[in-house]
Parts: sequence; structure tokens; C-alpha cells
Amino acid sequence: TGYFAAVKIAAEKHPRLREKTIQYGTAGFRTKGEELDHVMFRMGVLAALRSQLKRAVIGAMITASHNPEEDNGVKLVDPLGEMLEAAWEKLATKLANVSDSDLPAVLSDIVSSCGIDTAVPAQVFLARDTRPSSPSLAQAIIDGVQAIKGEVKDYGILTTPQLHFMVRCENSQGQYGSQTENGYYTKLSNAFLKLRGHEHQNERYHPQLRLDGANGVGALKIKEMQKHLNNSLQIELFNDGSSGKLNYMCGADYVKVQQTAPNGMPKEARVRCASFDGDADRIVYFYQEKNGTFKLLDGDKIATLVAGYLKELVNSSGLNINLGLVQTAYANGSSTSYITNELQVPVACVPTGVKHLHHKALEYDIGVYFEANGHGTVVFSEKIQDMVLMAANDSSLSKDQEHAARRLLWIIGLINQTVGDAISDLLLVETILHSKGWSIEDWNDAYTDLPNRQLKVKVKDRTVIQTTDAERKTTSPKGLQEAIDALVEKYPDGRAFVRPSGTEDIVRVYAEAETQKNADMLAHEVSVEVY
Ligand code: 16G
Ligand code: ZN
Repeated sequence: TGYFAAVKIAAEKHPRLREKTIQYGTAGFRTKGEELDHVMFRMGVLAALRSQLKRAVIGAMITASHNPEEDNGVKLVDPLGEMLEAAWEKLATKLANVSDSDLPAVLSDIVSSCGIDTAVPAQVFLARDTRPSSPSLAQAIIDGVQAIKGEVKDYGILTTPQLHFMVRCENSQGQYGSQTENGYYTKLSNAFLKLRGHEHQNERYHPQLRLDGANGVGALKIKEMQKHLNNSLQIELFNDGSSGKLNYMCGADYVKVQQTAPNGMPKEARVRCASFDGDADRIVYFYQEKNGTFKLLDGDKIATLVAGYLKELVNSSGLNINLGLVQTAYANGSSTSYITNELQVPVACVPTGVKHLHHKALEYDIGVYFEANGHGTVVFSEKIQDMVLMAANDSSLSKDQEHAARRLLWIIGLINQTVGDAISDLLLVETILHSKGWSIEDWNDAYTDLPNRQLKVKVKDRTVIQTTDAERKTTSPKGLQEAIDALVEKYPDGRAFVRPSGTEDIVRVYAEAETQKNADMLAHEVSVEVY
């Protein structure tokens, strides 16, 4: 048909020049920017087809998150702002790797097997982070969408979560907010300012924060957000992209993995600091003690702060709401006991990867999820959002109940429920610390992380390692789990697991124990078993 002829012609502009296969993994496609032109074109086509299938706008985000500046990648965003459905990850992988001459046949196959009506108008929302290779890759996506007569709305530079937000707004007919950058800042800042009230300082909370922007898009966008905050929060920005290189010795991943402060920031004791990753979907906090010791407050610390605060509000509101927290095996054992025993919030554990956490969190009325690396958010069921809205305006409730319901309502407005969002999470953490009158030290003192160690082991074939119980136990090779159990047994508060990485050709080992020395020894001993 003419339709596929158009694709064929366009493919001549974006030919597949490399034989190397590439996979749509947990974070979309990701590799060197120069290897991605044909992949982008084909993802433009695929996004348009998915838009026709769903009769909704689909998003395409060009980013490689915390990877080096030379890398790039693309992720597609589903209608409600979620990550792409797993079955389509497979289609994406197939489409990206076929030869140019087989392209029309594979597309034909997708159209017929999914039952896509190609007469339906297609619309794709497109955005990119600040990488130099992104503008030309964006053009390849546009060519892909247009090759099958779809329409593109190109937002230019946005954070990943901002694009997810736009897609959700558009597909929920304005119920979620307005699908513009200004709509995003307005929705979040309105909620933030209401939650903050008039006193910006509260006991040991001070409204000054130092932020590492990873020299990326988050730095640009937090400056925009700040214009809407009326000075209620004073963010001093470092690594704002004006001179440094994206993610180079800075950013949330660097800070978390290296357990150290980023370059380019003053080292001053007891100052509250935060760090975004390259596309602003992760955040970690940190500070330095008086004696110079570096203290990291990662996704687990954020999760416990958020779940604890929401629990207080739910209790005060008197509403019947079930609240739960979702973690992965990497969550520090202390965080899990603290949240279970002290905060009395149920905890679920799922395999690594945002989609598993998000999916599980939807099972609760209010589901909080965070990975230790700083990616996370909160999701609220429709039923609970309606219930909170009613209660916030119900004058028959006690003053305290109504007040708590109103704060819950504003918190719902402050959160980007589609995906982890560093800007939204920052405003949420600042709101809770302000409300409690806490310094960052008060927050950190809630519980003490168990010392832990992560190691990478290179093996011949990592697929021989198979796991169960949310990756906490191995089922293959035979005898490995028994060996790990025997090692763990030797150490007080010991815990260890191994899993094949989803992003690198290695096996990851995690161990925690009462002392750093023991955690290190346990990790080492377990990796010897794996090898
Ligand atoms: C991806 C995941 C991240 C996970 C990481 C684990 C998304 C959007 N990203 O980056 O959540 O923590 O993979 O990597 O799901 P690993 O399998 O190499 O340990
Ligand atoms: Zn990211």
C-alpha cells in the first residue's frame, strides 16, 4: 500500500547502517548517540502505530538519563503516562533490529497482529533532554511519525517526568492538569504554596537548599519552577549546565554509587543538599556531618519519610484508606524494619525496575514506591482521590480531620503520579520536613542504615542465575542458594542476594550486615560462590 511505501522511502533517509542488535530494556533503548538514528525513526513509526491502536496520544522521550553525555536513548510513554507495556517492548526490539528491506513486512505484521486501524489519526508528544545528539535524533522520530501521516507535538527540552505528565494531561481531558510546561509548574507550585502556608521557616527547618543539577535538564527546569515559588524555598543551584559536562562527577547516580558529594559544590557541614540525575527522574539528598562524614539520604530514606507522613495524615483524617509501601531487594533492611515496626505501614517487595514497583503500588489506595537509587513516587486510586476531595470540604468533620484531608488533597496535587519526578519529589520532601520542623539530621536520625556492599561479578553466562521471591533467592544454579544461606548465617543482621543485571552483562551481589567489615566480607564470600 502507499502507506508502507512512504515508510520505505523515509527509511532511505534513516537507514540501518549497523548490524549490532539493540534491546528495548527496562529503560528503553540506550547506547551511543551516533548509533541511534534508524532506531529513532522506527520508534517514531511505532509510537504512531500505538497511538492509532490506543486512540490516544503516545509520548517519546529522548534521553539516556544518568549515562555519559555521548550516550542517548528513547523511551515510549503509554496513554496514562506509564511506561510502555511489556508486549510492545518486544515489538520495539524487533522493529529496531530488522533490515531496511524487511521493515515494511514487519510493520505489516504488527498492524495485522495487533488489529490496528491505520485510518485513525496518530498523535505523538516528543521531548528530549540536553544531550548534543538529541536534536537530530528528534528529527528522526518526527520523520518516523510523519511517514505514516501522524502528527507530532514537539516540546523541545523537557525532563522525562514532565513529558509523562503532558501525555497524561492530554489523555485525561484536562482532569490531571494542562498539557503545557506552564501547566506543570502551576499545578505543582499551587499545591506547594498551599501546603507551606505563610511561615517558611519552622523550628529546625530552613527554607534554603543546595541542589546539584547534574549539568542537565533538571537544572533548567528547576529554575523555571523557582519562579513560581515566591521565594518560599530558596534553591541554590550548582552544576547547572553552564560549564560542566552532563552527569560528569555529579548527579544522583554518581552520588549514590560513589557515596560521595558531587564535584562543583561547596563542602560545608550540616547543609541540606540534593542531587538530580540527568533527566530529573531521580533525586537523592545528602549532607556532611561536622567531622566531615558524608551522609546519604537515598530513595529508602525518602520512601520512609513520605510513607510516615502520609500515614499521619491518613490517621488524622479518620478516613478509611489502605496505605502501603513498595520496595525492592536493594532496600536497606533497617528501612524495612523501621517502616514495618515503627510506622506500621505494610511493605511489599518486588523485582528491580520501575514498572514492577509502579504496578504493585496501584494495588493500594495510596501506594508509595521508591527504589534505593532515588526513583519513586506515590499513586492514589480514583476512589481515594474522590473521597479526599469530599472530606476536604466536609464541614461536618472535626477541624483536625478536615485539616488533614485538605493537606492530603494538596499533596495529591503536588505529586506527579505518572513516574518518579525529581522536581515533584523535591517539593514533597521539602513540604514534609517543613511540616515536621525537621533538619536533614533529624530526618536521617529516624533510623540507621545497615552497612552494605554491592559488587559486580563477571561470569560466562549470567542467565544461568535465576531468581525467585522478588530476586531475594536463587533457584539456579543448583546449590547456590544453600551456599549463600550458610554464609549469611555467620553474620549478625546478615542478608545477601545475587541477581543478573538487566542493564549490563554482569551479576550483581548485594550484602548487608551489622558492620561495614562484615558486609564487605559477606559480599566477597558470596561473589566467590557465584564465580
Ligand atoms: C533500570 C531501571 C531501574 C533499575 C535499574 C537496575 C527503569 C526506568 N529503570 O535503569 O529502575 O534500578 O535498571 O539495573 O525501570 P540493573 O538491572 O543493571 O541492576
Ligand atoms: Zn533518569
